Amino acid sequence: MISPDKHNRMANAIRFLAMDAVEKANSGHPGMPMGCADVATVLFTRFLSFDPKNPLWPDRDRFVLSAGHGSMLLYALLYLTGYEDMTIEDIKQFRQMGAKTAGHPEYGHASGIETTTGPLGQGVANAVGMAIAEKKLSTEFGSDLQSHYTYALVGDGCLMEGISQEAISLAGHLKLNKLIVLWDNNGISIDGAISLADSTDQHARFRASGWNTLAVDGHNPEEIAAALETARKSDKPTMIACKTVIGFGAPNKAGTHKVHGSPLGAEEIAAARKALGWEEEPFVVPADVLDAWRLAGLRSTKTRKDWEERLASSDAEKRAEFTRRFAGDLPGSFDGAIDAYKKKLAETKPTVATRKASEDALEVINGVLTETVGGSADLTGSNNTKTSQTKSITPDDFSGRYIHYGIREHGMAAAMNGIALHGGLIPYSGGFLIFSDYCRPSIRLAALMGIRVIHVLTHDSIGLGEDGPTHQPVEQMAALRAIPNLLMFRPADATETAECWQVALENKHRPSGLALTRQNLIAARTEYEEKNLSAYGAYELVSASDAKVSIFASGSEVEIALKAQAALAAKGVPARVVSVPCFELFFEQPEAYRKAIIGNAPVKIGVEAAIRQGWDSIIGSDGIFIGMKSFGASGPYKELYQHFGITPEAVVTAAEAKLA
Ligand SMILES: Cc1ncc(C[n+]2csc(CCOP(=O)(O)OP(=O)(O)O)c2C)c(N)n1
Repeated sequence: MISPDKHNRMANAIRFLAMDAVEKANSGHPGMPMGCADVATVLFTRFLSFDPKNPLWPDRDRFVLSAGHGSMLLYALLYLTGYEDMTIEDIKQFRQMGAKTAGHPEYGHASGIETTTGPLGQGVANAVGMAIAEKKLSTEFGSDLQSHYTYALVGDGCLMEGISQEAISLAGHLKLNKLIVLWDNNGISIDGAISLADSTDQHARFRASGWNTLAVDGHNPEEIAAALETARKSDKPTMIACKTVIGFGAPNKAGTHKVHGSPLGAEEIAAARKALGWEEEPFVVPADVLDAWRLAGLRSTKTRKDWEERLASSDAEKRAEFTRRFAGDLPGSFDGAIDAYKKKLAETKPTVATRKASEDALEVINGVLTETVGGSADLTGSNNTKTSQTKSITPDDFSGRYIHYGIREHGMAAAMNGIALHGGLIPYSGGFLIFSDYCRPSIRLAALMGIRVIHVLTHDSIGLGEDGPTHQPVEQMAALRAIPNLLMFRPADATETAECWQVALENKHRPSGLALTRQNLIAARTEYEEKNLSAYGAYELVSASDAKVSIFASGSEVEIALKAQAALAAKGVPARVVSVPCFELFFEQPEAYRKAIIGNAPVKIGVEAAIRQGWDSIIGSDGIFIGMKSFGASGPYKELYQHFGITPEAVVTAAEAKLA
């Protein structure tokens, strides 16, 4: 039992570490950690099940600091509770180059940082994904191996962002009763009082979305503890509104926006030291307080050991599967299954839309990988993401492997990040490529974090036809290719689709997107090739000695390139075709390979039913690009290709004109 006085001193340790670190860096956000110190102290000393000596213990509770600007709160907690890779030196290096204690919490910088936060609203949506993963894995492996809570600390900003509504309504619908959101209800954001911009009844909003709601004085430890006790027993997710004072302890600035994102200044910090009775020098935590925190860090050791015993004594097959899946390794049978499938495709040479080819590949993949969890943002029949193995997950039955995310692209992508971060599962989604714009911030964070989420993005060009320009991606491929560390695939046929899926799944530390067609495509690859050619990013599909023309194309336009090549050959113009399923992988190849693939034909032509941006790196600024220069139009797709001049004839004419 922690006495009220000890609680206060433990919370004050967080406050002063935050104040002093922000002051030293001359940059950062002291207000939130100071305001939330009591809530965090109660959570970490009495409830959170975690083990700083085993930070990746799969059944630990997850804690997400959704209000990522309050990063010093998390860093202080990690240091105080005894995470070995968070020292007082790291705290002193807050916000400096190369420091683990970056401006906002960054996944992978130090253990105990469960996700990268800072873009408001993302964290709470990640937490929803983590809670989904827990419920799913608990159903699959049993509560003796998976049974933990997920806590998210959110600010007013997180709740104002639209993504939070998508996340909250999904969590309420799925009855994620082990998800507990602590709202830092301090009534302040950067511009001043929240009332300047918002008058939402947050409790009413959460209740309308299927949540349980509670309210406490966020500076009263017993009230906070009682609410957490109640929340943990709920059959719904719970939101606890914690009324706090931003910058609590700063005598003149507390309760105002002045403490949100600026150093308090030496004078105010000295006044806070006086007001809170804290005599220590900056970055010094009194021994009795540090001891109490370190003891709190040891609280769950026995729980973790008991869990390890349960794992050790569980059925050998189940244990091996659980361990493999949390290591993120694919089963040994995976490559063989893809290979056999590629052999079959080489024989059948199907003419098929790549969205359907993706479904067929997934049928093989989901048969050998138990960890994939599919889904779609209400476009299941269009995205072809559901296979015979993936029964729907419902609020009362998580034995399925398919999530109906509803029309919530952004929430879906952020929840997928949470699922991947949780471990044990590989999430893949379904959506239209055009609406990648709706989930771009979460895709970007997946790339920044280096996590394996896979987005199936169908209806990838004017080839979708009649739905028209609102639905026809033009700039989305270029925009997605612009995100570092994201693998954007645009396969040309069923074989490439299978290969792209293989690469996406094998990349543990990168997210992927697969841009897939609605319209049928002929088989570009007609021979079985053991090597995964798509893994090179670009490869020669048709060669020609002394080629005068090199035609580079991706996805559906490979068919156009092949037809143009044949027409040129018939006219005695030697031409080659290079399929480019993935820019990023191609640019990562050794220079010699890139040079050989780009070749030295005098005419280089890129064909893609999208904008030119990015293609110059392959065709050169003097290359010819056959693609889109404007938005699309509504009409049958073959007419659209004619209308926009993306045809084999256009390629031939352009090549001949340049050669003349
Ligand atoms: C998506 C997004 N928009 C804007 C910001 C910039 N920003 C950081 S904190 C903040 C205000 C947040 O207010 P609140 O959640 O109440 O935090 P508090 O003032 O209580 O610390 C803003 C606008 C951001 N980090 N993310």
